Amino acid sequence: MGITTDLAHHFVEAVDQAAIASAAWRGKGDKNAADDAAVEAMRRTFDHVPFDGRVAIGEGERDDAPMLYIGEELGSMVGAEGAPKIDIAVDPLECTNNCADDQPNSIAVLAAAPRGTLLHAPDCYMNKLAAGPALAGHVSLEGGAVYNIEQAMHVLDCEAKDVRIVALDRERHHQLFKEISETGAQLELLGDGDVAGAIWAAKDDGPFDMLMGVGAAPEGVISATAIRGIGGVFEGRLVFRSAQEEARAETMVGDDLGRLWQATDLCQSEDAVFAASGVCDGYLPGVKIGADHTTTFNELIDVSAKTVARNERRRPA
Ligand code: VTB
Repeated sequence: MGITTDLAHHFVEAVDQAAIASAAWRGKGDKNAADDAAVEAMRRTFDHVPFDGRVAIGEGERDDAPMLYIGEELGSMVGAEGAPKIDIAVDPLECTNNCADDQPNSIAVLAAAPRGTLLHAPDCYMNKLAAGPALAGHVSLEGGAVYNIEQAMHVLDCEAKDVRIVALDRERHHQLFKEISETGAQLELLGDGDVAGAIWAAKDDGPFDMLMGVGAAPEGVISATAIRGIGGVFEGRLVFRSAQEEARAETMVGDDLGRLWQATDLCQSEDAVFAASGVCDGYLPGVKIGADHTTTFNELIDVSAKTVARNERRRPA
């Protein structure tokens, strides 16, 4: 066991608590309240975790985010000698809109790894490619959508119509969608939630073969951690909407801004874990709130052991 995997049950508890808190806001149309509830519950859980933790990816800069801001120290052993020094990338409520509208796939999610081994991804977009282990070494963002679909047909020994692509439903993907549809491949669009989309694409028994398109960069690090554990492909390239975003990114990741990041660049340690808990039914079942019990459904991916464990947990209401 590594210093991160030793603490895995605490990370599962943090995402479970965030899921329970935000589930109270499902379908109420207030995404900020849902997000705040998740953040606060996750933050509270971290107070009792015996580690010297730090937020590597969080809710934003200190001035804008009262909790789980980038650089915030977490845990009950901050500065203590011999304490495990861990970095956390959190998205206490990924797919926030869908929680507010009670639509599928909202999850509370985080990745954890030893200090300094998660990329401090800037708050910009990232062009992403995710796929399962069979396609590793055969697909890449260096090739376009058409190339990657042809590679998948070859490796999976199937026709274009059998290749299943998932992408966020966004205007910016107009050209990408055109290219995909010209190949004849299947295209499924997600309103929100490309963390779930990426992990689904990486799983052999998932509903998609590849995730393509542009989503948020910080969540790319979380997806990459999960996919290191699953053994599939995750690649990302930063995309900027303004010169200001670009300048900010340079201070965080250096001047090679056009670089192609692999999963092992985004999450640089084997001693890493990914934890998620379902808020709304979808990638995971959502929180079930009963008269006597609240039930959560979580997933823990252990990167070093290469295991994916799903668990159901009942607590008194
Ligand atoms: C969302 C969300 C994704 O990135 O698309 C966001 O659905 C990107 O922002 O799951 P836009 O809404 O501006 O497109 C994610 O949060 C993560 O990549």
